[in-house]
Amino acid sequence: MSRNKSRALFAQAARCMVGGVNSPVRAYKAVGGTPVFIRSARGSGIVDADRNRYVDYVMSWGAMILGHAHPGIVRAIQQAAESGTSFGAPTAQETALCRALSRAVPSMQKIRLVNSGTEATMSALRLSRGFTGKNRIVKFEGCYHGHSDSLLVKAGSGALTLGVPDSAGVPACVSRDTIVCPYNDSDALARVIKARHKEIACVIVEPVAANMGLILPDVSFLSAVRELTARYRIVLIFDEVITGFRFTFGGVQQLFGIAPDLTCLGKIIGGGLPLAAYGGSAEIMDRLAPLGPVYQAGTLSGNPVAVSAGLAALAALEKADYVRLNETTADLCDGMEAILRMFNLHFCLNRAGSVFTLFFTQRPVRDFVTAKTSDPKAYARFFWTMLEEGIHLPPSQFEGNFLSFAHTPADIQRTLKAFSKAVAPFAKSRCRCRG
Ligand code: KE4
Repeated sequence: MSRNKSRALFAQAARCMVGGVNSPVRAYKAVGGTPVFIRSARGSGIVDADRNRYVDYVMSWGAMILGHAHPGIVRAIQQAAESGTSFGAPTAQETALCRALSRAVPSMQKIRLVNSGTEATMSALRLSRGFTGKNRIVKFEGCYHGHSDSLLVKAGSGALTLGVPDSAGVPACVSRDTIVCPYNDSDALARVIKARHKEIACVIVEPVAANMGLILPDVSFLSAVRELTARYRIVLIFDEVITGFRFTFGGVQQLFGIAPDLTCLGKIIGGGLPLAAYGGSAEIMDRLAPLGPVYQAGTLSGNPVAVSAGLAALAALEKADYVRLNETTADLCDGMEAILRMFNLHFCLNRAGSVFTLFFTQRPVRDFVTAKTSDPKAYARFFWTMLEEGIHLPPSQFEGNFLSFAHTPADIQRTLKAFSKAVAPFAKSRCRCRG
């Protein structure tokens, strides 16, 4: 495939945008080469500047579960924009969206709309500190909750991809209030909480981790986290920016039967526009300004165009067939596993619902340490062969691959054909992946 136009666009972009991108993981640092610049997308397909066509599994990092350019969402955006794009004043549509979110995620009795997952988690942390009067927070190694200072400690996603889980510029006086525990290790969490619960305001967790690549919680892990935080009056925050409306119409919390104190949502609920939310009980949320002393604000919070896209997305999702989406994903993952067996390759494929990650390690991946046994160079070779075969994957080993309701059996067949070509060389070289 020719990518001359992407190459030229990348060179031009690098002169005015840092690294030629507006979010680091897009720069392909982990896989090398020039990032494809996107011209358009529709359904499960994406087209680059050189008019190469791909089946997309980035799907805007999980946001586009209904597929790109969903007609209902596009119409809602067009109609909303004709009535004005931002008012800085309340609208009935915001109430409608928050009521819909509360119905879908009952633990979110009261909600505040913001513009990004980062804003949602950052605000949930401040609210937890304001509510409890305590300062320390607990996160899990490899989980990513956006780029606010307190959470850029042992972070996943782009921070992990670039090897900077602890970002420069975060003052020690901030990061020292962040306690990091291993994911899926409830004993480590119990030790920390029993020793320091008087200082700990909240525990924030991805209930299904997708920023080290996809990692499922052990059955007992999340219930232990809930039990410990409830016992010691610590706010439990479920970061459902990825998992919200991904596995079911609502939060993955409902599938686990665990109600956190606060939930953060993003990505899917905005239908591809900048919209996120955090919410929980009125007892906690009413500590927020203008009712309470915890301040948080935003010029474009509850933006009418983004809210209209979100309402259209939720309306479509409420009727969507999640069982079929998950079956389509299972067909793909079953096919990939059959191909790996055919080549006698034992890479670790983690899957859940409509998300999967192939780790280039032979060890089971259940936390940051085991995720890091993956071979990023092997992933890079795999990534480029898949791209050449018309399959657009995340340019990092430490991300999830996302399907949408628009992915078809033909997409699955095309992906499996490419997959067979992409993993074959590892059989010949008897990949010496670590782990
Ligand atoms: P944003 O600020 O990027 O909207 O959301 C931050 C965030 C919060 N919580 C979770 C669980 C997340 O996954 C994210 C953002 N996800 C990454 C990809 N894994 C965004 C992609 C990027 O950083 O370019």
